[in-house]
Amino acid sequence: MEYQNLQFSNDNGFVTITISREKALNALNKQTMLELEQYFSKDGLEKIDSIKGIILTGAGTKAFVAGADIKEFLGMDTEGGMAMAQRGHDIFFAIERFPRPVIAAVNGFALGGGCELAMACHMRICSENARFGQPEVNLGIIPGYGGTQRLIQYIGKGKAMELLMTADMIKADEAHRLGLVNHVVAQEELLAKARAILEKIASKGPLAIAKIIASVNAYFDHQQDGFNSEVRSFGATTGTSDFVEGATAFVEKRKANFTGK
Ligand code: DAK
Repeated sequence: MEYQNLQFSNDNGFVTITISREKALNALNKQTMLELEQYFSKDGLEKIDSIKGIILTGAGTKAFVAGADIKEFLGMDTEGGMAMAQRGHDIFFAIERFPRPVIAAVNGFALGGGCELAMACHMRICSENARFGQPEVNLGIIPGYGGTQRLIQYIGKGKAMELLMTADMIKADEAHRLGLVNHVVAQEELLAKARAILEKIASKGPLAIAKIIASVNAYFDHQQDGFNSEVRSFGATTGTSDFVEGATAFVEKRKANFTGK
């Protein structure tokens, strides 16, 4: 596949991928999503032995990615929205599970799908002018590329609720304070800082690094499964004789006599 919106440079196995739609503040249109999918699910994996690490950034100095391309999702129905969200999840999971370190070098606005993309990377380094936010509610939708799940992982439930519901944008220093980004540096130092971290990681065993990525991700998979598991388990317990006995005993103000059935 020929890449149109992603530009690549490879310096001795350190790959920099630049999302290059500067006039649209690097908004993620369908073509860009297709190219991210192609690289992280196929081309990058095929060349994995020659890759030491990846820096993902946006063209220019104004935006990393200013969101999903709003102009493309006008008129989308429920079915189309679900299909697009599912596909977006799969693409961002491919980034999150990529067996080499992927650092988002956030060089400006990281909004909506852009913030979600940065959060799918293993780390985030940002420039001082970076701004983060999930402004989807301004458009009457919610984040569809994992934002409601990953933001909690980085900044905790209460603050995530606030940012998701208010659509407030936060500055680089607050993103750092909250734990959303690892480091804040001057714009001109951004790529060098990301590269320095990748070089340090590249001096370690690549199999161990791949396992670190898999193991850390597994913790959060477990969290998500935990909620699903809770739903199933709750349903299973409500169908038991013990639940009838427990609830009845409460109403009758007596001690329950459970039978394990
Ligand atoms: N999409 C398309 N074009 C965008 C864009 C976006 N998200 N953001 C900016 N642009 C375009 C602008 O339209 C403008 O294009 P022209 O008018 O020049 O043709 C150009 O980029 C420069 O933008 P501005 O002129 O607005 O620049 P300013 O410096 O004045 O403002 C800004 C910068 C970042 C504050 C502003 O551009 C802005 O508010 N942009 C929109 C931010 C935003 O709301 N982003 C979208 C968040 S919602 C889904 C899954 C995921 C999503 C949706 C659905 N499904 C599964 C269905 C995700 C949704 C989002 O990301």
